[in-house]
Amino acid sequence: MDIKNAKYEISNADYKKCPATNVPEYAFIGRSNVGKSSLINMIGKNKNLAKTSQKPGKTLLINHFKMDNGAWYLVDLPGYGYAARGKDQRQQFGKIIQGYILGREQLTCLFVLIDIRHEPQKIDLEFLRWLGENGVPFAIVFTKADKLGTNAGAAKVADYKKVLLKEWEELPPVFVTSSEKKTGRDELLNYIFSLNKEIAEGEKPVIEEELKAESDQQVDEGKKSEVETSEKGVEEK
Ligand SMILES: Nc1nc2c(ncn2[C@@H]2O[C@H](COP(=O)(O)OP(=O)(O)OP(=O)(O)O)[C@@H](O)[C@H]2O)c(=O)[nH]1
Ligand SMILES: [Mg+2]
Repeated sequence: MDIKNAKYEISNADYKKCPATNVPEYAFIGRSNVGKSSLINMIGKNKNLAKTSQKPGKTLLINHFKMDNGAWYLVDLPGYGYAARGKDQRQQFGKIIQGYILGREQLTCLFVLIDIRHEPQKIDLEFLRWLGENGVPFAIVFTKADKLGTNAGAAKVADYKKVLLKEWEELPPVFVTSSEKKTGRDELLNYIFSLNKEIAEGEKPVIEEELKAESDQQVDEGKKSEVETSEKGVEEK
């Protein structure tokens, strides 16, 4: 199975202004420059779908991409942990990301991207912990696999899993990708299509119901602080 089409729809700074849909949505998050936008382009088979850059800090907003005529959506998010942004800006981006992750009910799975070359980073491990505390369904996607040989890549992934198992009872789904070499696309799409099917058949993934129950309070609190700080939706990619 493959996608039929992919089209950029809109960019927002506030999750409440994102498209009013009732279809599954999959978002990509991770440190700046990890390859989120490139991965969206690989899945969409169009290198101009999402804007990419060699410099970190390219994606600034919540970007929605309409897949298969609106049957599901992909979402490109700003990266986290970009030091050159300064504290105020980092907090502002943190609010955009947090608002979306906790508030967007359509979010079916958050793909957390990790550069396969790096040792486990504190900022990523803390982010995963925060997702766990908030019951957000997620999967891990290792990026830039072409930068390491197959064996070295497999060793890195095995090491990462060991670190995760120190604090997690179970591992989330793990994917290994290269947007450069176009690898890992089928695996990611199969996973997305399997979740789409579950939802279409009315079997809302259990994990999603848990998310709602656990995060209702958090969302309310998040909404309060967002109203105070919310920005206008900016139509820019
Ligand atoms: N070799 C290699 N380079 C990659 C791969 N994926 C992305 N890159 C490069 O990494 C850089 C950053 O890619 P982006 O897709 O813009 O990264 P991003 O995570 O969207 O970054 P921000 O929007 O700034 O947070 C670009 O120069 C890409 O060409 C990959 O699989 N292999
Ligand atoms: Mg980007």
